[in-house]
Amino acid sequence: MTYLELLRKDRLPHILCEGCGDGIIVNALLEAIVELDLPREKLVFVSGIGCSSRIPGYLLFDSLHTTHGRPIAFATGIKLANPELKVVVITGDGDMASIGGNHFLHAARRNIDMTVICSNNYTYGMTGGQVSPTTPLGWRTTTTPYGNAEPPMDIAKVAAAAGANYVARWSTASPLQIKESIKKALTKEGFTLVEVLTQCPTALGRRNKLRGAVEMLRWYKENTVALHHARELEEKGVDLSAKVVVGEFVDRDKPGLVRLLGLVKEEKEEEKEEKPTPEQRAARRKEEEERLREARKRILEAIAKLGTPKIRRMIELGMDVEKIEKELLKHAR
Ligand SMILES: Cc1ncc(C[n+]2csc(CCOP(=O)(O)OP(=O)(O)O)c2C)c(N)n1
Ligand code: SF4
Ligand SMILES: [Mg+2]
Repeated sequence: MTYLELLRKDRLPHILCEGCGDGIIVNALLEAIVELDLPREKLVFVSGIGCSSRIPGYLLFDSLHTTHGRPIAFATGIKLANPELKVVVITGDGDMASIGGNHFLHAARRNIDMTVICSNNYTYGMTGGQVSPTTPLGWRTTTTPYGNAEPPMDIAKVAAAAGANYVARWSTASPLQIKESIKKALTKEGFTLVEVLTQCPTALGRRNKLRGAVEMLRWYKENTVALHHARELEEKGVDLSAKVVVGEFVDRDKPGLVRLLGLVKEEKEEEKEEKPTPEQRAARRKEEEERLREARKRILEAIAKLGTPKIRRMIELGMDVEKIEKELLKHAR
């Protein structure tokens, strides 16, 4: 399985703007899935409404594009109905922290088993750049033309305080860390959150003298401080109120809600032993592909015997199956 095999190429070109940080999130997410070799049929993506919430539409997985602010509620239903699925929510700061704030808070408190990837671009990107609960103090948006006067919400800290099992925050200037955190989040029980500070040059950057993706990425590099470093600086009395701390904030192993409700199918020892390794899974996939190729060959040979000379010729030339099918249907009529 490769990164490109997980993209719905038929949905391209995508709707995201040039330089949008959501591309970096897609990249990190798909690389994490490839490296973990997760079976496609076990993953479900759920999103709300927003630019970031369009991401699952480009991924070759089962997905639900739901309503604004409600992806966590839908994800809860999916997980409880089928606890064997790995449920991944892709959401934005508006979707998750504003209209979806209560769902977020209670999902973290309940430690319900799902991975939430929040694309925090500090604004309502899709609707043109209004202030959001995470917009930094003083930043200009369409609804705060003189600068935001409201103190922002710290999504990672809220999730940590509410009870999540895993909470990490990185910016799009650290794609490798995003990938590693997504891998960890996907393999842990309970509520896991990866918050990604990401650039929206179109609706936010240009209103704040950050004209393009490069300027915004530079801003993240200059204004984020790694957690361990932040602790050292704070001990020395350095004021970090103007900086954003990034890193892994929580990594614990409390039982998730699915386990508390008794919905976890405990693996028996003999089943554990039977679980295929990634190499065995790849070999089985190869065998299956070979079996399908053989079956297709046999079907085409049978069609060649029944069909007209034109159909036989089309098969010999290895023409597109859909064209052969059309000709066959014409012949059948
Ligand atoms: C119930 C409801 N209210 C408002 C909207 C309008 N709306 C669509 S997307 C959006 C904000 C999206 O912001 P965010 O979740 O941060 O995603 P982004 O576009 O920034 O990635 C809003 C307010 C809506 N679609 N539905
Ligand atoms: S408006 Fe912003 S968040 Fe939306 S696609 Fe464009 S750059 Fe990305
Ligand atoms: Mg946003």
